[in-house]
Amino acid sequence: APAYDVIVLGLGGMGSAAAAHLAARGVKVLGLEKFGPVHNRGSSHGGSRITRQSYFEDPAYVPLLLRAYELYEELERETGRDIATLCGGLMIGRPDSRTVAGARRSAEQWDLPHEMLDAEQLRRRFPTLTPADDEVALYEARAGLLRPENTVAAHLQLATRHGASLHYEEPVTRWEPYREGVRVHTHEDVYTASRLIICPGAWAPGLLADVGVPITVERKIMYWFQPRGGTGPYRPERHPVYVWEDREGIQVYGFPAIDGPDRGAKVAFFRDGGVCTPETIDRTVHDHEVRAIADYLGPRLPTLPGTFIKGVTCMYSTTPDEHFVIARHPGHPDAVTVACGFSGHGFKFVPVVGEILADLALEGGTPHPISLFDPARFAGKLNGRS
Ligand code: PYC
Repeated sequence: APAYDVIVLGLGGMGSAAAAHLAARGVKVLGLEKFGPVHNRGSSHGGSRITRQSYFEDPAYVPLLLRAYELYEELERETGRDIATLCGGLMIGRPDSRTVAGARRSAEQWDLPHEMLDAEQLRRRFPTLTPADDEVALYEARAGLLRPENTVAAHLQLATRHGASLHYEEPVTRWEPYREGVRVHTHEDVYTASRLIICPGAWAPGLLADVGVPITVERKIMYWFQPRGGTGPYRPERHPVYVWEDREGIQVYGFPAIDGPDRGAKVAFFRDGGVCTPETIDRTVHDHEVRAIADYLGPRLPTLPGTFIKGVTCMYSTTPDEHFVIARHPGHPDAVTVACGFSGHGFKFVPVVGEILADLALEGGTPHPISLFDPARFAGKLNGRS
């Protein structure tokens, strides 16, 4: 018999959640991670991620978000870790922008509590923001931020508590079908399991070349600025998270100052990444990049770009339609499940993706609605974004 019921390849956001959910169901789990626990080489670091329910990307994500909120609460309860701060969130732009109109569509379709604010109301209620007269916002009190490192640590903790074996600094070199399951090779050993779950993050293009998912890995920069006049108005008791779309469709997003009075507030562009690979990404943040975002913020959040504190790079793994890939492996549907292409908006789904992956690996299906994430949608479109 295989030594393990399930091997999870990759213990970042998604893989650590899968390992925790599987182990909690009583199966024998091996997790294999290329780096250490809770590392900063992939896409699950940087101190904060946005969470929100009035989802401008597509209303089909809303039921998954409702479940993710429940699971995040459970995760905090079970581990005692500080993960979610629901400080409220604003989707800002012109009324017909994707950010505002899309968020409103999801809110209305799913009857989610929200408020629409015009520019004047926005300025009065959130004085750090100076929107143009034709901009509006959808405010959602249940939006906020998640701490990604604490999330990964919590899932690793639960996986271990339920008996999973987690091996760090042990990259997988290859895997192959073996009898009814799989055989997985590392430099240390060869392991067998009935099922394999692959959560490769930015390593998807190499590890999942045979799945037919055209993923572009992008270099992203997260910036921290100490606001002029201090972080007082940016404290999470007063300041929401935000995604702000301009008339060209460029989105900037940001957070309250969650790290204390002199560690600044984080802000970034949502989708301006240059193409990279995890091996060759330039992790230096350059002066011209800092100047560009500071100049962009000037008219919108005039006090935010006071003093630059630090810039940190991260990666997106983006699919052509920016929807995820979560499915049984097309070539090995009984033994292998894959989760990749989270396209810069996946972290808020981490625990529900863990639950879905456990369902797919153990039951062969899931009650969650995941048809949007079927890789068959890319059939015949392997050459990228067109
Ligand atoms: O998913 O809310 C989000 C987000 C904002 C910026 C990047 N992702």
